[in-house]
Amino acid sequence: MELTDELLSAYNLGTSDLQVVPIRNGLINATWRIDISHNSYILQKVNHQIFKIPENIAFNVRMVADYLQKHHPDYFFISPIQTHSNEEMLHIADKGYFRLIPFVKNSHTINTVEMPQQAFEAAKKFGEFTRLLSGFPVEKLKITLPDFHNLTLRYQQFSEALENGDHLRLQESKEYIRFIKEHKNIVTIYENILRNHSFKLRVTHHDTKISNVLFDSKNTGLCVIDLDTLMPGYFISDVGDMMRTYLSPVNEEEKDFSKIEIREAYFKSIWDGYMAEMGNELNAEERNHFIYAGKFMIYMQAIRFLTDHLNNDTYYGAKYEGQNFVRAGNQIVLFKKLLEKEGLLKKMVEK
Ligand code: GN1
Ligand code: MG
Repeated sequence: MELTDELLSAYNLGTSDLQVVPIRNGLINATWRIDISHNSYILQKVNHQIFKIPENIAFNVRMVADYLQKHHPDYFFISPIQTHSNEEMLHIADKGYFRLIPFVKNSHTINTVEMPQQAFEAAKKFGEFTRLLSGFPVEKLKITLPDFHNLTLRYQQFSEALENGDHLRLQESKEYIRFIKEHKNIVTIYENILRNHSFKLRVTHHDTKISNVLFDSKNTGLCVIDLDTLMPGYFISDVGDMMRTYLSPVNEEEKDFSKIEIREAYFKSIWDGYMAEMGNELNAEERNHFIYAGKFMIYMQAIRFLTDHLNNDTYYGAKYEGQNFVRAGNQIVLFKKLLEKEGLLKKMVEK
């Protein structure tokens, strides 16, 4: 990454002693840590092929930051640094949209959940975030990614890929395709939720994987990060993605599917952490869908990876041939393992 003069001057960054360290983490945006003498920053380039109106992200973050500042001044929230012309994001023609965020000293992120405590802390942080914003006028948030967790549409895109996708890949994916079709009831339940007035639209993060929480050296959660997909949504999106990414000791990239597992203690930690904050917010109908949340997100992610594979990786890209096929297979195994343990997990939450 070459830091252009425009970028450096927009943020009044000097050039002496400057170091840029790429952070290879998310699948969508590009991220770097910038070290300048004693300060560090996080620089991100927003993928505007995907986030078509990046200004909407900046708008949402500003609204939420102002609300939290007013109503919960002690809450630790990281706002982007403004440019010298007081903008939340810097648009450089032909280069894209950038934002600069202060790096929180003595904080770190993790990529895999290795202790139940980490799952508890993360779930608590995401729960707290939604709870503190329960009085926020959620309808004012802009839609940064239309239909992001619209499972009906994801299924439709999958069906279209079955018609128009790559022929060879379609042949090779027969088993996965059959599996997705066989479990279409996950879509039906989602559609019932949309019609169910008990389900409340809340300020939803929509990307609650573990690397979106900052931890301190004692593994206490400090704050949530990556607010690109902050939008009105249902709690199943946030709880579901926690289940998708904290329950198994290996992530979606793992090719050895025998390593995929549902760790009950980690489920308990997600429940305890999230409910410690959201226990009084969720109504009975929502609580009853706590485990469904995991099925919803894992199934949707399997569909998204498989659809992208069939469409020749136009969304996620692929670092090696068949990467999205592997990811889809991985998520299908995770889904199956969750079904196997569903009864057990239900008993745990009924206690
Ligand atoms: C993408 O870029 P990242 O890792 O934050 C995707 C999520 C997926 C995730 C799977 C905007 O998130 O929905 O769950 O990959 N984000 C978008 O790893 O599509
Ligand atoms: Mg993200």
